[in-house]
Amino acid sequence: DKFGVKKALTELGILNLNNGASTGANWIKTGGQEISSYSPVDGQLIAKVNAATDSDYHKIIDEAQTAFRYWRTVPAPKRGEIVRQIGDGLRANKENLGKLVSYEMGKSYQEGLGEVQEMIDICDFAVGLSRQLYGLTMHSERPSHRMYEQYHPLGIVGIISAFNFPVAVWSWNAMLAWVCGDVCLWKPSEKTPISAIACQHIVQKIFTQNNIPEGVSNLIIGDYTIGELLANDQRIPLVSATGSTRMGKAVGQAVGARLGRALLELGGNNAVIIGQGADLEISIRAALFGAVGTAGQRCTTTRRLIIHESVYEKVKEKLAAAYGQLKIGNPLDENNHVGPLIDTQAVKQYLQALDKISEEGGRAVVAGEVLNGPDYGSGCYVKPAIYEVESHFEIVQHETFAPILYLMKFKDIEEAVAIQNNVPQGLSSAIMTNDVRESELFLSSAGSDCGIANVNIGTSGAEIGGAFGGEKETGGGRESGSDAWKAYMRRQTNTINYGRELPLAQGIKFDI
Ligand code: UN1
Repeated sequence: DKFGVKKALTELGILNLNNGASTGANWIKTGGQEISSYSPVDGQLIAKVNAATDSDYHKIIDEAQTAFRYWRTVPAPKRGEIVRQIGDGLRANKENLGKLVSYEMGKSYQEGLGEVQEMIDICDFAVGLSRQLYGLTMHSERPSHRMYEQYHPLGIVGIISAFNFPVAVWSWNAMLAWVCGDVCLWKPSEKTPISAIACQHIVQKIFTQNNIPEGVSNLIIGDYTIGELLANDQRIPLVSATGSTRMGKAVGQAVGARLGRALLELGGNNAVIIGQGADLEISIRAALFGAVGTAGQRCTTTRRLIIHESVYEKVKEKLAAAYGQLKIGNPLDENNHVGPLIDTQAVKQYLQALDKISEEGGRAVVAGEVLNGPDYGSGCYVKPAIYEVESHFEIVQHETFAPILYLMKFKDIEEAVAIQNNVPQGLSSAIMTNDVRESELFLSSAGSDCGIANVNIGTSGAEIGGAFGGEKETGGGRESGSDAWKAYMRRQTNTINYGRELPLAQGIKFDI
């Protein structure tokens, strides 16, 4: 147990699992198909769980509905106090949970810790928010009338999360939803179920200690069929889904057909524009972390570099040199920069993309390949690659969830912005420049069409304080900071007449 994984699993209490669903502390003996979680780090089995069945699902929804009737009556700051304790629970388990995330997902231990830190941060944010769920007060046009708006809890929030941030993205949703008075039903990726079970253990302990009834935090392990149940279920007013555009379209359509709310955070195809006078030192560092961090498996990963022709060759050279220094291997070993892809299916997709690039005429700056050898036994390790392409290539329009970086040239800034915007996705974007005309154009209404637009920092690694999400095929949803909480509540406009007359609005007369 060189990297302490066994110890972490033991301390998190998740060895010998066989239950794939829980309503709070109440683990249900699920009878669905067996899901085995293998680590992409070394190919070893971490644990097996049985997926939930239809009837397990309905049992959980019943519990959740009952719990909601209680939870919505708890004052919001008191709900915040529970979330504060959850933050402390996460602090106490940070190293173990970070290690498990790293081992089950394959991101570096540093990034695993960073992911748990994001969870702690969103807890703190939500605690403050629990005293700030503000509505406006409006002046009525009628005498002796008062108007205001208030926000009420919605009910059950369904959370569908992806393998690449197996725990943080759930927490962005769950912590806000809980202070808002909602109860949560979480369907994690079936590629990372164990990290989700570990979170449920941490959280349910705190709910139990505070005598909160079961069913405020619900977990359900299963494949897309569970996602379909959630999406079609009238009893779930909000479904928040993070993942591929294909999944998001299916969820969005099903939720839309019943006029429920969908909060979608889907694929990105994020670009960094490197201007003529950019600081190349920070440009290269930003591009490098953005492109190869998490082995290219963030929705905010830098996939395209749009480089001014005057600095193009220099950037290409420096990047190739930096890629030459990258250490690829076990992500729990802090000497390595890049870990594995999530599974061999992802490796297949990486290889298909490489084929497509050469078919369309792309030229390798750093050629991609699958790595073999004793350190790469899981078959999930690939070499981060750089290709020179034309922006109109079909493959460049797609998000390939792997470390493949595309280089393109531009002459003037308007052209760069057009290239940046000319993809179906609209999540994150960045410009590296010291020219105020370039940066202001990029941030203007005629500039980047993305939900996130940065100057002199890369496309990934957003802070939790801002609203996170994007436009177009990214789905339009906003999670995490700013006023993203409003998606988790229903707004009610209230008009109160404290006079003895009944004046109608718009001055309408209706006397008998
Ligand atoms: C994701 O990849 O789904 O901006 C989320 C970032 C992270 C979140 C990524 N804070 O890279």
